[in-house]
Amino acid sequence: MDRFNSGLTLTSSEVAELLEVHPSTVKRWCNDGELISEKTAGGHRRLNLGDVMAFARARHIATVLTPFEPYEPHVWAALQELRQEGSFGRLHALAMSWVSRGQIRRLGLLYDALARDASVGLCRFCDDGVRDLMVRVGEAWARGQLRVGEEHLVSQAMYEVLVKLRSDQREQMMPARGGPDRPVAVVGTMEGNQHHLGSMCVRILLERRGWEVFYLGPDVPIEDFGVVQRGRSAELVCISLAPPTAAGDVARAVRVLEGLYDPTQPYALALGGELRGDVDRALLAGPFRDLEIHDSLISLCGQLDRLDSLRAGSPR
Ligand code: B12
Repeated sequence: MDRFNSGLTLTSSEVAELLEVHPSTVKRWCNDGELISEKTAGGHRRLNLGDVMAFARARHIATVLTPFEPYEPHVWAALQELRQEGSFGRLHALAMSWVSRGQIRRLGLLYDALARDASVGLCRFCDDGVRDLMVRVGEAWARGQLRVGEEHLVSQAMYEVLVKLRSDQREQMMPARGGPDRPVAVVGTMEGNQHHLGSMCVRILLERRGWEVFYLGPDVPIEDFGVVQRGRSAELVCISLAPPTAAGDVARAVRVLEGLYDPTQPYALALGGELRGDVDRALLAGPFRDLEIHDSLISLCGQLDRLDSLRAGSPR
């Protein structure tokens, strides 16, 4: 830990970002000797992360790293790798090391911070941050390295991160909410399927984009997607299809929804998740306003853009 800690040096602008102050304030603190700094041959200031965190603690300055003591250097390095190189590798390795030691609260705090990091964005947070970590968790469980209970603790922690993110988002969007013209969507996970973190991600994305979402949660009878769509005049139905849902289940689901389709209340269908097998492409020619199968949240954005322009072009 010490070796890692002492090896981490920050520029003065990184320190300013970390302490959430203006760079000139950092410069002043350095000049006054309150913050220890060294200068490179080129005259640029360098500060040791450990010194900066000790200074922050003494001054009661809360930083993004404060909750992670004694792992501040590890978290800082992981966040920097993510911001500068776009890689989640170090962050996932750190998260998995906490998972294996049962440090689930820390994991939740890290993902809370990540969810609010503007440089990451919601789609990357969900697709690369949450999903890829959960794939690692699933692999560790399949190899017998994690107990079922431990896997449940992690998925519950991720669920809570998403619930919190959604509730903060709703508060921030409060003034804009409740407009009469908000498009309506129905979101849930396929019947027989308990995996619903993917559905939660979809729900958050849609709400962020101004949709009113009726969220049905996990294990939803397929007919009920159609019934709720009609009852709420929804313009979009999103169904998550994580394993054990297979291509054959998707075909059956689409047929059921076709049977319930009311052309006077048209809607688009978005299916998504880590699907087993190839879906018969002929299915994509159903009565729906639009039907797409996605493997990620970012891929849904294209369909939503199209629906937005359809809405903009059609009188309501
Ligand atoms: C957490 C978890 C669970 C939790 C789920 C809790 C919850 N609240 O959701 C619990 C413990 C309940 C569970 C149960 C089971 N699980 Co499980 N589970 C997982 C695990 C570890 C993570 C899944 C997850 O939450 N991922 C995070 C989310 C965010 O990712 P995602 O669902 O892929 O969603 C992303 C995209 O796919 C996409 N997306 C998803 N849906 C949609 C929808 C739309 C419209 C769009 C646009 C995009 C989209 O966007 C999301 C963001 O990127 C996976 C491992 C893995 N490789 O995924 C195993 C895994 C899926 N489970 C597995 C198994 C075997 C089971 C059980 C059968 C175990 C058992 N014996 O009981 C049961 C099945 C229960 C059931 N009938 O559903 C296997 C499936 C193997 C297979 N190929 O069939 C996996 C792969 C683990 C493994 N390595 O073997 N599981």
